[in-house]
Amino acid sequence: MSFTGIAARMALASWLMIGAAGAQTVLRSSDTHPDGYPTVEGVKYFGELIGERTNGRYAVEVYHSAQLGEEKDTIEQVRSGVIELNRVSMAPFNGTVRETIVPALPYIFRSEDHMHAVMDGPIGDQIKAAFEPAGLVVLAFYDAGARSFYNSKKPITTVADLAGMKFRVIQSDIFVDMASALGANATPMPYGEVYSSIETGVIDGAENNFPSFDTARHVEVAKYFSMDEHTILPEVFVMNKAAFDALSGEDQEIFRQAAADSVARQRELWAAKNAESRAAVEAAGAEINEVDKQPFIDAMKPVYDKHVTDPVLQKMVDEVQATQ
Ligand code: GTR
Repeated sequence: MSFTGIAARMALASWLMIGAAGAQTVLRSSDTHPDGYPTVEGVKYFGELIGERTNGRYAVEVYHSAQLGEEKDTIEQVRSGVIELNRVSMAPFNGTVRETIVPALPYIFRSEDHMHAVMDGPIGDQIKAAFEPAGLVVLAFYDAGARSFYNSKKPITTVADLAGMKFRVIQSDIFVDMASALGANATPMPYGEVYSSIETGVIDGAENNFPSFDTARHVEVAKYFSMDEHTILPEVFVMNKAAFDALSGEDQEIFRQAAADSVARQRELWAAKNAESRAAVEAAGAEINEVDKQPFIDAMKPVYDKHVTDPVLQKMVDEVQATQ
């Protein structure tokens, strides 16, 4: 569908909602994942809560399955106000919102619990505040587990196994440099191009979590999943800042609380989906192997040296490392 077609459909959807429920504002949100994926369900739950708590004055329509485009495009849409909401990874913000570099650094988090402790605390607040100059209000951070390499050729058990292999990485220079530091070649490309690029041999593999590997069916073209778990990067759920600022103070509080409530729901759904997807990919023939992570961790110094370039970021890194 053309962009004009989508815009027309969205305008029609808003109009129908107004007709059905009186003065209702429908907020549009994008997600690259299919319906039922934990991020899509987290945002839908947020929509239910704001509906209930504003007596139906607000509703959310989630355009899942990349209906509005790939993440880089939908980030532009939410920044410019074409859509009001968006759920994306933080990696594509690494070049524009400097503080997002910190959670994207390889092996910065020791575990998902460590990531939660950091993102639910002052560092999380500092990262949220850094989105505002980019025209965005962060409503929530959602879970995305750990990202690992998978490929069509062989199990990766040592750093040396990655030498010369070609991987798609998420669109961030940190991920390009992370792969290079391990001796691999990295190509950043949109998520929707990964399947065919592996299938046609343009790349050997990619890196992601089990639910993405499963739902995007990458398992069909790359069966070796090696658990190096290089990043535990949370997702971000954002709102166009002008749209948020236009809400009454009371509604802003309702939105913030609903988003916070949706985090608990999304984390539960995530844990369940992660286990379900791991079982599903194994049933589909994936070969999953553990990795001795220490040599991978040791190889990351050049990535930190290159990207942690100023005292603000260095202080954040130190604080993350000191967080229990
Ligand atoms: C997924 C993430 C998506 C998208 C994708 C990617 O884990 O949930 O938002 O960023 O990775 O690799 O492009």
